[in-house]
Amino acid sequence: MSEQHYLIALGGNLPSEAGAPEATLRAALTRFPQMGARVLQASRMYRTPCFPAGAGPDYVNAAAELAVEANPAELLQLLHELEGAFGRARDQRWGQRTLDLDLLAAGARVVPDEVTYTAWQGLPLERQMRDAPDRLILPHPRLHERAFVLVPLNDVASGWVHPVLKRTVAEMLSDLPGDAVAEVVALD
Ligand code: PH2
Ligand code: MG
Ligand code: MG
Repeated sequence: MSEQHYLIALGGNLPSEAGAPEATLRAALTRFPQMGARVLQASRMYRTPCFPAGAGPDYVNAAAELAVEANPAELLQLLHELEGAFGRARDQRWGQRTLDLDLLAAGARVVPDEVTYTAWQGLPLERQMRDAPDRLILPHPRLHERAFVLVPLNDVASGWVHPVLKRTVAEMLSDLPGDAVAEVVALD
């Protein structure tokens, strides 16, 4: 397989063996080359309020662009292995975590297809809380809604065009309420 480019999100709101969330995220980024993935770009680190509000301590969030000879399912497996290496127990959905690595996008690909993507993207919040997709959906169906994803992503891929919404990261970011964006604060 040829090298594929991916966008990922990093997050954490509990300390790991590597230290506080910021140290965990930085340590995770250093592990990609050992796993055969090149980090083409990494964003700054941001402090972000926990979503849903009040569900736990603030997060540190970041984003990166990777190049790796792996299909989306293989990369997801790799991300889960790395989460495990930093003490992530895959338990409660939207719970607190030491390291969360989310696959956001695989270039212009829509996985598994646009109909499935659109069904999950349009889910009302109440259904989002109850139902989780049992398969990988790309782009990540919530990517365009979340300041904690788009602000870091804008550092590394402001011009990436969402293959379904046909908007760049910079445009999707400018669509978010200003107060949500202002809550995402760069740490460095
Ligand atoms: N991730 C979650 C749930 N809530 N909140 C923030 N601020 N950042 C996250 O990365 C995050 C979250 C589930 O993965
Ligand atoms: Mg995750
Ligand atoms: Mg997540």
